Amino acid sequence: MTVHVDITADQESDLLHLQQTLHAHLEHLLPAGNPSDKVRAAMRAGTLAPGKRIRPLLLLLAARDMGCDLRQRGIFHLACAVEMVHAASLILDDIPSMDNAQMRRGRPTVHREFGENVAILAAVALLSRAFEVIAVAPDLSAVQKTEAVAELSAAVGLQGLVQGQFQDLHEGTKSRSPDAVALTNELKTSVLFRATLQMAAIAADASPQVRENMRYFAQDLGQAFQLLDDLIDGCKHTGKDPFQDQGKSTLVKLLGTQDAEQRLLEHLRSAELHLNSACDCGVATRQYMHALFTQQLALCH
Ligand code: GRG
Repeated sequence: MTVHVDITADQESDLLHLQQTLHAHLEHLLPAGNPSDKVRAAMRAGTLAPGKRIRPLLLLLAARDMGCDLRQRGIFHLACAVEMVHAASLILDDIPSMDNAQMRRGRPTVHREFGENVAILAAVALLSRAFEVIAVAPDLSAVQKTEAVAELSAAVGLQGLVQGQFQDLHEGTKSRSPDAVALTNELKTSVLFRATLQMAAIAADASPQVRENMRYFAQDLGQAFQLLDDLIDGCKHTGKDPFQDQGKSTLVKLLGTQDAEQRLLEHLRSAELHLNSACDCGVATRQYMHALFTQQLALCH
């Protein structure tokens, strides 16, 4: 499979710097409290654990590519909010009544460390903190904040993660058509990328046309990313339980590895075209996307 992009030392240090700044903002927005406050500790453990930070990095890079100045602190609030929603979804995804996972981000899952009821409460509290963080974001107008909340809440709800997860849990072990699996993948994964990139566009005051192209970009990127996630299931160094998808009708199972990889490449190509239409100087976003896929696919080769 040929996704091969190396990033320069400058790009790598830019990403590292953004990652460190993100981590500092997350620490600040989720401060440590009294050691007896288990819910707070579980929120921090689920969020601050070393994830790849794909969604907040994409938000920052895309916003900057669209002309946003990252010295505006409000943009980091949006980035942290999307990571909190993502962390909440991972905590819930891992609990015994869902995927019953043991490891996440190279560490024991939150319910294993803190107990299931604390994990559920931490996920709920993270969700509500995410929206609070947007509400109090500095440097953003009331309209921008309202639009950001609308995008992010739509991504969580019945037309988003919740619906995708329901379909995955209740249909995932039955035989399904590739289209049905792709729809579940859209709800489980693309919708949060969509909210991420829409929030970037909102912060950058992008035109309706740019926002539409960003929506298509997110759709393809999400499909490619879910295919990647399925392809690396069982590979080393993912930080997650191996073979978590066993018994599930994923696109990799339905189409076979080769066709799934081909499909992934087609989504990546299409994603790139939409990104180019959205912003012709989307260099950093494009480089990051390719570098991410190159690095992750290398886990299985
Ligand atoms: C109420 C927020 C909320 C969710 C309820 C549990 C649930 C519904 C949805 C879970 C959806 C889910 C787990 C989708 C999988 C998305 C995915 C590919 C996750 C892996 O993302 P990475 O690789 O993980 O970016 P890291 O750990 O690097 O951040």
